[in-house]
Amino acid sequence: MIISRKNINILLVLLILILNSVIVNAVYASEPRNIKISNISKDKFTVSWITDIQEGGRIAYGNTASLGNIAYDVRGESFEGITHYVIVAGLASNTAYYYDIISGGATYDNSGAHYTVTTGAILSPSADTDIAYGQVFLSDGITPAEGAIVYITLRDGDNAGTSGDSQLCSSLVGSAGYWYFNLKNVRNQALDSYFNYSGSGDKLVLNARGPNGEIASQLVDTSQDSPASSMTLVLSQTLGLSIDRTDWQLLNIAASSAHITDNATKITVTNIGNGLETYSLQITNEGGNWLSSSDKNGADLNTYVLSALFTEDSISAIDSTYVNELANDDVILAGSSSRGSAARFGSTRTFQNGSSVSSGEARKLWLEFKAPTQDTTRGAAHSIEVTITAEIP
Ligand SMILES: [Ca+2]
Ligand SMILES: [Ca+2]
Ligand SMILES: [Ca+2]
Repeated sequence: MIISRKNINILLVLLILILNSVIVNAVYASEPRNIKISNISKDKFTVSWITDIQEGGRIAYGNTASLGNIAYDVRGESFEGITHYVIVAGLASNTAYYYDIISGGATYDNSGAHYTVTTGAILSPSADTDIAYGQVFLSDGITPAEGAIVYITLRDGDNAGTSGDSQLCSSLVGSAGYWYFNLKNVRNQALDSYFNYSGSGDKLVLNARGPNGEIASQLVDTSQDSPASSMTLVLSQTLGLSIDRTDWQLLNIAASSAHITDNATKITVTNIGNGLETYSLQITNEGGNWLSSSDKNGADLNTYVLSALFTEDSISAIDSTYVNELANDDVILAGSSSRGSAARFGSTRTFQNGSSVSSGEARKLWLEFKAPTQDTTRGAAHSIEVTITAEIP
């Protein structure tokens, strides 16, 4: 038996989740990422990391938990950048050291425990040098990637000499784009002897982190490493978005009524990634026993229509004449995600939409809800969830 109700009691909850298709965004913009310890020798080690924004960095260190010493980025005490490269020197051999990373004014101390590293043994100095080197360029293939960090590992490739991988080494790329490292100083992972490698048949594993967070990698034979062929850094885009409200509560509304968000309930979506983003929308929970319709005129028994428009941030109101101007172009579907374009989730009311949104730009997201013509659920609340996804255009 169908109970027809004049009034429908609903709670429309908009739960918007951020889904990153490429790289998970850091919770804090300045939180150190890709922290690496390299070049550990008898008396020094290097701490390097990446941040999402340009900032300064230094290392507090000591051989007790009270630390007490500071080491700065090799580019100077006042240097600010995306890549951070600090050499901690003047240490004792075979000794444990504690350190904290201070980046952008915040201290990262491994939840109070400090990070630790132990210096290597004293080895007799290597008799000769074998410099591996190469060049790194930005994505244009021309501009030297000054400030990139190249991580270097020797890897056994001929079953002779030291097996497996060496300790991690690194080189900070200079103004002409060059990295270099004396392979005779590379140790094994236990740091108790030099890594014994062959002049050909062994490998150098090269991983570069660019001055803007880009990445590149390469594997070269030890016979091909002076110079190694150049690496081109490709921009690694970080996707991210923020929203200023996560729900739109309609509560008691009449059957067959239509509602659109207004200046008080509009949602602002901001691109907090570092490149262009296009937004997609999908109903990920239709709301109990209600169903969404893919037809803008499809409101029916327990069936509603939910549509959306993205506009420029400056718009303070929009009316329903701009929703679904073409066909059902602005209806949010369940079961599949729809990608924003000039037409889809866009309108002739404004010139901006949910497609190719620049980093730092905001869009208004307007929702239109057409209620079911009848509700058989005896006034139960309905929570409808919508997921917004950011993708690279
Ligand atoms: Ca070997
Ligand atoms: Ca070589
Ligand atoms: Ca449209």
